[in-house]
Amino acid sequence: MYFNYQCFNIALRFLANVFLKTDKLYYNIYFAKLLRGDSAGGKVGARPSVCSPSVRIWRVLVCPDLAHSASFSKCTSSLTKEKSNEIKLLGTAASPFVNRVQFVLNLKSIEYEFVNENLACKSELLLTSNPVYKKVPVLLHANNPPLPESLIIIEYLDEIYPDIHPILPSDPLALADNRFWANYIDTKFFPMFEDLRRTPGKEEKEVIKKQMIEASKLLEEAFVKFSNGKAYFSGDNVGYLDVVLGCYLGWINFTEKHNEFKIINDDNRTPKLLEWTNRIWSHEAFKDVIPGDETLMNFYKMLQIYKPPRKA
Ligand SMILES: N[C@@H](CCC(=O)N[C@@H](CS)C(=O)NCC(=O)O)C(=O)O
Repeated sequence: MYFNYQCFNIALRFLANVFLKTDKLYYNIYFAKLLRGDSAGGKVGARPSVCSPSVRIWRVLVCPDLAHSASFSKCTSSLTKEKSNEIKLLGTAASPFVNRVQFVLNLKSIEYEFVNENLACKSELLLTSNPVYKKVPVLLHANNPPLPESLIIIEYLDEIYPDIHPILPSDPLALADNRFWANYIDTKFFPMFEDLRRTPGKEEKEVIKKQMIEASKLLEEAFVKFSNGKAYFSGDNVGYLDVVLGCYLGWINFTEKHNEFKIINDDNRTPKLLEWTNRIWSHEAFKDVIPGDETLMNFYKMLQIYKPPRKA
């Protein structure tokens, strides 16, 4: 019995060692390619998996049914008071769209469980919860069908918890105007960040930077109009557009820092937005959610492999 236990122990240590060595080799090749600027699989448009060999072997050996499962981590809002009726948020910390939902859950003091998703190795749960886009965030609310798409989720949360920190205006025209700008921010403003990352040439990048600067002027004007001299887009309290634009602050700072230009943190061009960003950064519901530089850098490296820059 003792002998069997010893053998088992030695075999386990041996396997762990093999796994560690294979992983080390795998990541060395992986990051060497990353530094050379290659896409990991060598094929343009290929979507390489960044799960290490041992993770893959382990998943297949130990629990083949869960070979793509997400790792679950309980992460509840520090402001928790409201009964969640089992709210789970499928996401990843670096995603602005996920952060957007976290802001609203925090604003409304709703308890939730954060289910961490590895986008380079999507879980079965994500694939079945959002079969159309296969993206995070997805909100799982009790036994209801899963809800994808951040804007849809935050509007849903506002409808089911209308009494705690409402974020949408009740006036239909104001609501339409808010939605117009949310649409502009998501479909025009933020896609330029991805465009900047994926565009290879310096000159082409400069063109995109100029477009981003033009967009920032529009956003400054929108802020002045909506806030009407108050602290936030929604007036005295944080509301829909504060959440919609606020979720990008981490990525805006990251992009400014690594591309040496200012987007909305410019005292001359966007003074009101600059003041607003400082308020958002220190707001209780936002400050622990907006991802830091290291989280963003890790995600950025993953993107460079998963969706590499276009060829020059
Ligand atoms: N329009 C979606 C965008 C969500 C989105 O792009 N999520 C990214 C993470 S930031 C994702 O899941 N990407 C995975 C993929 O593209 O395969 C929303 O507002 O929720």
